[in-house]
Amino acid sequence: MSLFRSKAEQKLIDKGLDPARLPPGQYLTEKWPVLHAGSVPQTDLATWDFKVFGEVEQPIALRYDELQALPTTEITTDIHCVTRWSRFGMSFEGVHWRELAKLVRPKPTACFVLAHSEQGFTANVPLAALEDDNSLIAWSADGEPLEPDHGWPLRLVVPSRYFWKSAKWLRGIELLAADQPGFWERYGYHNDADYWKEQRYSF
Ligand SMILES: Nc1nc2c(c(=O)[nH]1)N[C@H]1C(S)=C(S)[C@@H](COP(=O)(O)O)O[C@H]1N2
Ligand SMILES: [Mo]
Repeated sequence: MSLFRSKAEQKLIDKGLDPARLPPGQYLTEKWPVLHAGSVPQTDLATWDFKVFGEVEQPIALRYDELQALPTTEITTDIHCVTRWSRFGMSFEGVHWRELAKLVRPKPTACFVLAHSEQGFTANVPLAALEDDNSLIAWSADGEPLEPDHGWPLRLVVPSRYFWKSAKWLRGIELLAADQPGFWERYGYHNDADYWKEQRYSF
């Protein structure tokens, strides 16, 4: 280990946290910042649904109560935003992809995911990233229903990537045979978004 520590590293050590937990170029925040393009959409659960479609045997559309009736999972994870803040030990509750996969039965051709949100926002990840034990289709965070700012009624949580992949106001999961860039990826954000490799931008 280097004799010289960055301010960010020293702050973690002072708090009794392992600095190795913080990816390169990130700093720790205690708050949960709000970041998105556009406005917070108005949601009426009476007309809301969540669709899983594309390379699947059985496309589905679920109401909120149907989704929440599926077996639920809780995860605890660190989150890392490309704008350099990281937040440690967040818990999320929701449904894991495996429960939806049982219903839709992905075709062997399904290798990529395009998450679809309100107002046309999209985010892409390999299907393997959604299959991670730590990924979740979440409706609550730190024991409370998501705030509208943070994606209520539903958001994606893919903790293995920079947080822009974690689409808020999620309305659908499309399975694809070929990868398709999402909203931020088309603006030049890195397609893979691995924060350990600092894959922030593609240029
Ligand atoms: N629908 C939607 N989801 C989105 C975004 C967005 O613009 N629209 N921005 C992403 C970005 S860039 C980040 S950093 C995270 C921020 O989530 P938070 O506001 O809950 O911290 O949401 C992601 N999900
Ligand atoms: Mo972001």
